[in-house]
Amino acid sequence: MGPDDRLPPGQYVPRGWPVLHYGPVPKFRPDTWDLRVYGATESGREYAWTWPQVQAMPRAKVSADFHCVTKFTVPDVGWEGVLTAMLVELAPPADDATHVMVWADYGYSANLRMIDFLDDRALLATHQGGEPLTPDHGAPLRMVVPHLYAWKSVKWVRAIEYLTVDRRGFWEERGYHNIADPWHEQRYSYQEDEPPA
Ligand SMILES: Nc1nc2c(c(=O)[nH]1)N[C@H]1C(S)=C(S)[C@@H](COP(=O)(O)O)O[C@H]1N2
Ligand SMILES: [Mo]
Repeated sequence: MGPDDRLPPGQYVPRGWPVLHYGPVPKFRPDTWDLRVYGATESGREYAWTWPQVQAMPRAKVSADFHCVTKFTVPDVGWEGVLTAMLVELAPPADDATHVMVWADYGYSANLRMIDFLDDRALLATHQGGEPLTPDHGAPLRMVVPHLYAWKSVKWVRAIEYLTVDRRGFWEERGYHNIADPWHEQRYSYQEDEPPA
């Protein structure tokens, strides 16, 4: 299989690993940092973990290509962290939770269908390439959803909100596709009205 066979349409492999985000890089303050899960939880309560508590959660490794809608694909990125499947065991969603909003510092957000959030390769990563994440790449904790365009892979994650009704996140409100499947080139919101290819 040549490299092109596994690249989604319109993507290319850049040199190195670009850093891309909107706005400033937040400063990590371990003493006040927490990860919250709220919204439509099964118990109705809200969950919060400190940084040491997140570090103590069961861990897994995932290797996957990383597809940005600006058309670069970084092949074989090695992530390590907490699978979303583990997170929902610790904080079960209500039966009618259909979507999640992933929230970062400074209010960046991305919405995901629950089925995409729970993809078996989706994780909250603390490490990349065997090293702790750098601030630029989302330290201390970032979402990684390898099967969707990378704007869904929220850096500097602070909260997961379970939703019973879908809401659009930061880029989804600004003209980008609600689902963001790179294999179907779901780049822009106007494509949501087109019949599936
Ligand atoms: N908090 C936050 N996360 C973000 C973004 C952002 O602007 N803010 N940009 C997204 C986009 S568009 C991309 S392509 C990836 C880039 O991740 P990288 O800088 O680690 O390559 O982060 C995503 N996560
Ligand atoms: Mo991106």
